[in-house]
Amino acid sequence: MKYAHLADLHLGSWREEKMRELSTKSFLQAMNDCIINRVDFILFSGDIFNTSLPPIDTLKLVTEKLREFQIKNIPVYVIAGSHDFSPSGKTMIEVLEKAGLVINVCKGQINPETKELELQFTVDPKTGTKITGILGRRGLLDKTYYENLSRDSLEQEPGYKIFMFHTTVTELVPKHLEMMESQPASFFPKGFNYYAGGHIHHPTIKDIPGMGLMAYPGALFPNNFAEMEQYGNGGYYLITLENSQQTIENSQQTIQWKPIEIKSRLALVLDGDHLSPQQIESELIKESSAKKIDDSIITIRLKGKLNAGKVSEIPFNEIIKQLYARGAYFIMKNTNKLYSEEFREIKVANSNPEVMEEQIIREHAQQIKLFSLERELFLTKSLLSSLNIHRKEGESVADFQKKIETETKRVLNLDG
Ligand SMILES: [Mn+2]
Repeated sequence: MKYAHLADLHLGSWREEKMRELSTKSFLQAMNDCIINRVDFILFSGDIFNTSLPPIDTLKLVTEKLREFQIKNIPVYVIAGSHDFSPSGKTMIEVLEKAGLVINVCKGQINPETKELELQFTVDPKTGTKITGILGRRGLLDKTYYENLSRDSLEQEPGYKIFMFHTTVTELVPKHLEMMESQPASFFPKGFNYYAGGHIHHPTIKDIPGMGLMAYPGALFPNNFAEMEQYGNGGYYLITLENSQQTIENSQQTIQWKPIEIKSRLALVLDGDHLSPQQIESELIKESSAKKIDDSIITIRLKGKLNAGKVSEIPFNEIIKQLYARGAYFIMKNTNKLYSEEFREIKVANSNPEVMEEQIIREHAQQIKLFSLERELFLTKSLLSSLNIHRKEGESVADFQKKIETETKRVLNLDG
């Protein structure tokens, strides 16, 4: 038996079309790879789509590929992740399930007497594998499902068993994500042959004593600047069991990491300490000159404190133009940690967010003398509060934009 474990596909992610295209391409390549590897079935451990309403073009490609799997009789078992839900709890996965393109294995009911969550197994017809799992919710809201889970019947069930999850497991969290809230593996039912996880975008596999193999394949394609800089590409796990079906639960399983590489990536990091905007430009050009750029994704991260000029004086347009001229596929930059003298360091000791906000606004006030201090404080705060709105489900971008514009005008025109 052979199967693939994918998670955090985030299909439809990236605002830039060029990057979104790569995300979809990664999906198609991974699926084709699964066919070549002759898998019996596939697991998607949540965050299949980046938002509850993915772009139609993405949806078209995904359904077309899933339809191919349906015809080839390779089932795709899924659970929903935190990104798959709209605020009102709707998910595209339900649509795909109604069409018979995926099988949602998060099934069960609350026992009215014990108030416990009783999960059901979905049995894969070809291999007899028993699969169940718990969907993911934003902000660890899925924790209560684990706390109220009826474990006994799950643990006693014979056969080869897979548990799918989309949550942060303490034992699996990588160092750089340690501040994330998590729950220990002991909340999971014991004795499954494989725990197919999602949510943490960092490939991790661990044999947890008393539990079994728990794994996160990470994002199938990096989902933002930081992930692109750190990983360059994503991948999935291919699990192979050597023995025949009858003794499958005792057979040796081999787990292989399968990277999905669409483009190469060049990560440029430059410490701007004691440099001027012009020196930054020449350093970046120098750093990249010996590297492979052609058809690559380039991430540029700048940090430190400039000794002269402003961050806005760095000729990024010129740098980016040069890199594109040398054949780069896509360039992105991050200057969040780059400061100039004029932008003095902010020291805020208070941890109350409102107080902090007030202090930060005051610290930075009057750098441009367009209004009196009082007026500037008032305008800044009014804008902050009136622009703190999100686009509603079903609201068009045009309508939302109009609302923002009207609101901004209203605030700025208060006394003519
Ligand atoms: Mn995710």
